[in-house]
Amino acid sequence: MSLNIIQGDITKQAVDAIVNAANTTLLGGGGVDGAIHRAAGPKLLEACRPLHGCPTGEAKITPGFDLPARYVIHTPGPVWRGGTHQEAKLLHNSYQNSLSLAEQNKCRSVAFPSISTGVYRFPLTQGARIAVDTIQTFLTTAKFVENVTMVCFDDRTYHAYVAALSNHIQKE
Ligand code: AR6
Repeated sequence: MSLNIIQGDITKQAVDAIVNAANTTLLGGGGVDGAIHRAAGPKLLEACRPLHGCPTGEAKITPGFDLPARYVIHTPGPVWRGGTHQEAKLLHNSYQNSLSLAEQNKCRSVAFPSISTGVYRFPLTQGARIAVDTIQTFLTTAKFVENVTMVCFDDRTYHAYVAALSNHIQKE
């Protein structure tokens, strides 16, 4: 069981499930959400419509359509509002609920983008720490999920996750 950090494009990952940093409408947007919808094709939006959105921190699943991934797990992370609106807890919930849904669907490999640290402005160092801690804890009890990859789009995000993983390992 392992967590890997790579720099790359999540739409290219041939894994059982990729996670989408969505918004609560689940009807698409910019950033990684836009990239995933473009690469999956228009059927993804048609599959999202009947889901009637998703509350912040929760997760819903669809097929991956034209993506190399079998499923897309959609989770709206929190918008950063200074840190006093349960943002840390809600970000933890996004990772945790996405992994639970992957587990329920017998996924062995899952890829995440850095949820909420783009347009939603969650501070990167803290966001990376929450992601790494939640994933590592989950992997200790998972039955199906055995490989989790954090797919970082840019250099700064990649380095933040590498640092968060090495801090996590030192604490163990
Ligand atoms: N692969 C991996 N990571 C990517 C990709 C990609 N192809 N493209 C961008 N990123 P963001 P959020 C990175 O803003 O902060 C949308 O409009 C990006 O560099 O996509 O959770 C939704 O509809 C950053 O590190 O997501 C919501 O309205 C990370 O993905 C809102 O944005 C997350 O950035 C969600 O905001």
